[in-house]
Amino acid sequence: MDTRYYLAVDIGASSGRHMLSHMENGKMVLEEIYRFPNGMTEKAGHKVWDVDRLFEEILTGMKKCLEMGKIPYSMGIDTWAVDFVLLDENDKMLGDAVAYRDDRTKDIDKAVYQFVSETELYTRTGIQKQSFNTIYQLMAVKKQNWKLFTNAKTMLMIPDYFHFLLTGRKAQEYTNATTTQLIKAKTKDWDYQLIEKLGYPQDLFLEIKSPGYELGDLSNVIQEKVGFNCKVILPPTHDTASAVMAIPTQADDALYISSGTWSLMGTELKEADCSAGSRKCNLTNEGGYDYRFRYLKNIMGLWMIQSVKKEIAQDTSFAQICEMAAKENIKSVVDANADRFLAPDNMTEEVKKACSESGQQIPQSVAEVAAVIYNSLAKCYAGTAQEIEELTGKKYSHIHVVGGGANAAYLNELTAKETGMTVYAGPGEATAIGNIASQMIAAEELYDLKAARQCIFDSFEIKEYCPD
Ligand code: LFR
Repeated sequence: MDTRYYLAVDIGASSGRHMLSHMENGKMVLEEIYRFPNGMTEKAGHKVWDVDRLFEEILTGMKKCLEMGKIPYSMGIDTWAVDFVLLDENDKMLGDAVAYRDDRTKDIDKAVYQFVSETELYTRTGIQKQSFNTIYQLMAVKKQNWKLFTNAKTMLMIPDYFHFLLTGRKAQEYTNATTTQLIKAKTKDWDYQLIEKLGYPQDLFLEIKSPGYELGDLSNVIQEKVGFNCKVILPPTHDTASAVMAIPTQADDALYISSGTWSLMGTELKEADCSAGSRKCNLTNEGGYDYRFRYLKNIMGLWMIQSVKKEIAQDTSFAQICEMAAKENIKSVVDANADRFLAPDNMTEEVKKACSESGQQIPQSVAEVAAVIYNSLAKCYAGTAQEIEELTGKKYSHIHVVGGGANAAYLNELTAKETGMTVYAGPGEATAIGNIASQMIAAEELYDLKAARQCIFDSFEIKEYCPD
């Protein structure tokens, strides 16, 4: 068989990348062929994603495949979750793709709870409360932009929208759909009763498709633009679901942190845990590959460091920031999960303010601010690990850290120290790897999830950090 190439387009809140992969002697080979920046822009008083530019970037990266003579057999796109576009009757985008950190959902929870209580919502969906979940964003549209709301005929999550632009076919992928908080944990399908209660039109929501579903070929227009055709296979389109696929373990119940803009810490469950205990700890049950629930918690994550870098250390790399922080011994910590860090005007100042308010040493330099953030994250991981142990009744001896944050050596050291667990860090490109693994399984180049995880373990470097 000729070498088969698979293309993962993985778009995060701060950058996107095209990763091409193939199998060589039973190992996955990964090559980054294109990278582009992402970020929110301000438009008409809102924080929005420039989806038109992102789609152009997707095409530019695809053209690289042709230039390199490595035409992919299939491709798939994953992005962050919860955000969406609304399409009109002619499948044209209505309004903007408003970003989840925009404050249009401020106090909107109350409007949702008029129709369904918070407890009932959790019992039905198993999804943790985040003010930015799609359910609240849709309520914001309904209350703030009635005309747009009534003109909307289809809702597509961001990756589904890009897949639609590539193929002309609309589908709703399961893992990302669960982050809307409109999917019933039991049936793994839209909760139409809930949707009706909220007054959302039922036909906005398309049939759910599982990762691995073959959406179709590139449309003729796109084939002309990029110079080739390939299949579009739905990966777990929620980036975190792709990352969790790539945890290099054979255990069914490993503890992991998918570390990037957010730190998503959790384990996998066969059945969702929608109990009051889970709800109180704000643990979520997001849909995963093979219907393995991602029982996890959102922790603010490297967004805090990304923001500080943008504000006061643009010319310093993340690796340098991490090294500099390791040399500091400031002990101040902040609550990394406090809402104040979701979208502050200035992260550096917000961290300083939080330290000052709690009577702790106020960090001054970039290194000190970063040290406070890393320490705070590690503390938060330790608290979350304990909650998960209590809720699952299990004891964990180690944690897998995957994603870009796996390269932050100092953070890994602190995590091992604070949790008392061994940290296995890597692979750093877990999201793209999971995306590709799902395509390889669909193409029968890998047998199943277990085989994929074994192959990932064999193919990529994993570093060990011991608690002492
Ligand atoms: C990580 C992530 C998280 C989700 C947040 C917002 O990139 O997808 O899983 O909670 O972004 O969509």
